[in-house]
Amino acid sequence: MASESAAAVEATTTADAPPSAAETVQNMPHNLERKWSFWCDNQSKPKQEGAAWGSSLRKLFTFDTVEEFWSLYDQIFRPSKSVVNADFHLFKAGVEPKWEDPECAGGGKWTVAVNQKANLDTMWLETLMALIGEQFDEADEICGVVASVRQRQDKVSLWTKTAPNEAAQMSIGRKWKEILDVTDKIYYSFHDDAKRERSAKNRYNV
Ligand code: MGP
Repeated sequence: MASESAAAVEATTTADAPPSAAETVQNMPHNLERKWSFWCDNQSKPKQEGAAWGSSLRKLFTFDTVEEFWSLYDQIFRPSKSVVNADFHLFKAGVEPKWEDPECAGGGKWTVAVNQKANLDTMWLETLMALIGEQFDEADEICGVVASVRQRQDKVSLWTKTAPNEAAQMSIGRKWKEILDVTDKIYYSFHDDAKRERSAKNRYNV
């Protein structure tokens, strides 16, 4: 009986012992440099007649720790598991993934065509990690990334802020290719052009 009590006390003491400084640090969430939001636009569902572009675009979660990121990514954000005609977005919190957003309005996007379905998740994840890990020198120029699931060909686009700043865009494009391990040329288009014509001309390539 006595030994049972001793064991119980020992167990209680161990359970109640304050965590060491190292344990405390280890268990603390790892903060990101900034807040990010995941968005989704499922355009596979039939739209109501006359519905404007963006009517199915939804902001889903905003987060600012590594732990939240992995939990969200593991649960939902796998484009390859998604239906055709869906877009997945990770944008800086406060920036909407639309040409109309003030941060995006004067910007454009680099686009990588994904040749094999299997590569979509890898490219998406590599880009997400590079963004939340602040791997781009011109991090202020970046608005976010979009993964587009399409019947014909999937694609990933990196949206940036100041399209006419060619030097910044070229640096971002080069870095992104390196991150994705892409050797084919990639192309940059201006949102302003896309507003005017369905297939916007490519302004830069790298
Ligand atoms: P898209 O989705 O960028 O091209 O734009 P995609 O993915 O090549 O085309 P899809 O047919 O495979 O989806 C397609 C069209 O959506 C554009 O021509 C616009 O009419 C509309 N659109 C796209 N975006 C990103 C915007 C936007 O930000 N604002 C508005 N108003 N319309 C947009």
